[in-house]
Amino acid sequence: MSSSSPPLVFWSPQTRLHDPRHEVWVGVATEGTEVPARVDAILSRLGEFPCHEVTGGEGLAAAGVVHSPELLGHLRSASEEWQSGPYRDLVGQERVVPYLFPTPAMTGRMPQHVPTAVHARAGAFAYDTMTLLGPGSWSAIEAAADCAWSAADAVAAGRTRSAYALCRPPGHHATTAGYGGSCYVNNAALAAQVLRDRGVGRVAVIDLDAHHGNGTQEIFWSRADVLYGSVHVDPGAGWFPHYVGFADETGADEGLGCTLNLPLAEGTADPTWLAGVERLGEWVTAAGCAALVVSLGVDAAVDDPESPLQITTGGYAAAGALLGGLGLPTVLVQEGGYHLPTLGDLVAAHLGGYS
Ligand code: SP5
Ligand code: ZN
Repeated sequence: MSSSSPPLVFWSPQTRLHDPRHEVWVGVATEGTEVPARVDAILSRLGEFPCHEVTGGEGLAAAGVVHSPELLGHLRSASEEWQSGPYRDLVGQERVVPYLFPTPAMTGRMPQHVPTAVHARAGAFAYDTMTLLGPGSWSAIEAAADCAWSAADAVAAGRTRSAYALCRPPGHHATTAGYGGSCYVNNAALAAQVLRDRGVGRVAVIDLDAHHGNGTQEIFWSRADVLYGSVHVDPGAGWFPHYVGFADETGADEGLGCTLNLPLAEGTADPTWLAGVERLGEWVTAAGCAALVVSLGVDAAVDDPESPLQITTGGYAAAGALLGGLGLPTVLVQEGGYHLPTLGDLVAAHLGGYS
């Protein structure tokens, strides 16, 4: 191992099997943006890095440390159950979509039963209508978790200073017990947990996705051993995840001060975004972190259809140089990024900073 080695890339062809087809947004089944072609758009530009095809691993066992068994059970079985139900004849719709949500608005202080119908049960785990499950979804979710586990394993074992997991579907919106925002299992949280379990000291998850990683923040909210820091478009300006991701959220209990959110105005360009990334880097150093997990969403890019941030390929390269320059063992995990023509270049530009 040398500090000048490029990141090892971990990917799996199984991650192409998740085909949600649609995102039901404000009541309309829109074309999905988190599409299988994202895998090849990224992979086709990673030729300069050593690539490993992942065929197994302990991803699910590691996912079980950061998620509830009920969530994982639902993700594993819901699609199969839906396919064997009446939905094809009933509505001609073959993807698992929640129908109602047992929030306090519905259940108040009353005890709550487990519904019989899978279309009702989905709302106990899915917190939005955009994150559909189909026949190949579980295989892809499992493969993505194995990619994250393999990258964390390589770094924990000292085989490389940095590794990148080409995870699809992405993960940073998945909470302990819920899925949403095109995310099912939190691959970045899983990677951070693997590093901790392998004896690494304090770990920081730094989230560059255009959207706040509410799932990662929730998982580590009251822990001091894993920090969460993020630059993202201000949810207060009307952006997903809307309810969380504000600057006044700093963690609780043991984890008080271990969350740092830097929400940015719509239209924010490289200089302000990079100042935020630099501030997160200084925070990680000041906290004495021994390793880094980067939630590498590239949807903050200027051409991306899902965010109003205006970050260039050079901006993502500079962010890679800043975070890579911290000199920490680093696991990078793919999150969002939806503009297929520039997706691979954005990822490659960022990974170049860790060589
Ligand atoms: C991982 C990640 O980047 N998830 C993004 C979740 C935010 N999605 C919000 C979608 C808002 C509606 N956009 C219109 C899409 C039409 N298909
Ligand atoms: Zn995003």
